[in-house]
Amino acid sequence: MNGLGGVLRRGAVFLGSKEEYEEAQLVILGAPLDWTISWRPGARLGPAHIRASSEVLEEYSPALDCDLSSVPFYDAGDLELPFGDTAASLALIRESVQRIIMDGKVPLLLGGEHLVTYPAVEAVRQYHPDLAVLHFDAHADLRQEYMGVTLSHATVMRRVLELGRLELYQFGIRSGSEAEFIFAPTHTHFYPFEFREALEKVVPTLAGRPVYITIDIDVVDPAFAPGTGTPEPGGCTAQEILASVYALRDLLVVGFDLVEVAPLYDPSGRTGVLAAKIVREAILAWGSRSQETAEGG
Ligand SMILES: [Mn+2]
Repeated sequence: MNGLGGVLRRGAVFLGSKEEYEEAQLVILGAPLDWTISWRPGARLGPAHIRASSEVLEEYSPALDCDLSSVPFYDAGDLELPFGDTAASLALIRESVQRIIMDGKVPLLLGGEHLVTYPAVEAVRQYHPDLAVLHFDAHADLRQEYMGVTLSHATVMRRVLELGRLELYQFGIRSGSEAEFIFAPTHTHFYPFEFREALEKVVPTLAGRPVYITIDIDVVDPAFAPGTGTPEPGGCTAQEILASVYALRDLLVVGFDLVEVAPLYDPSGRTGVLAAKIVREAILAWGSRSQETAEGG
């Protein structure tokens, strides 16, 4: 049994996961929620797909010159969420992320739909009130409500903003309502359509500040990542999203999630492998850094 409490299913684990929760500095947690998906459901199967896809990868990353064997991380498996009960599911995710943080570890969530970011940020923000949230997505997710529902994957960043105090940075956005595109520039650090140049400007301003990073796989063009519920043509390449992770390497990342991978629409498996590679690079980028910090006192 791991130290997380709650009900977890732990089958196949992510490539290179250590055996013990206690020794980990970074914890992978599957949050297989997809109750509020607006078009094609199936993101609840995302965590298992990402884990299975990780098997094709090497543990060594040439780009980061680092190996998973040198980073103590633990894949805790998937939370058992009460199907259809959004409020109870979000509470379970929030409590589990809280527990990971209280144990001095960095949470790394696998979605699930994007709504899982809300309870995760809620938990992280309690410990890091000056948090900056970096959001990579095709969609702004800033609606006040979607079809009368306020807790939805289409409203999640609006709910995150309402938590207060934190600053939200949005990259790669290329879809939303006119109201969202009017709201965004005055309420978020809004960088639609691109992020390479934006990151060059933003990253230096975030040095030393706690950062939560959320990546919706649909920020990547459907040509590279078709396996998602609401694909949006015109996104970045696989190489560009990986380059973004590398650009964020030196930041103080206190939480991370990768969401909206839906394997039913991924017959070639390329979305799963890209997602697994993003996760591997995230583990190496921030796991090895937290190790340096710990060793450096
Ligand atoms: Mn999206």
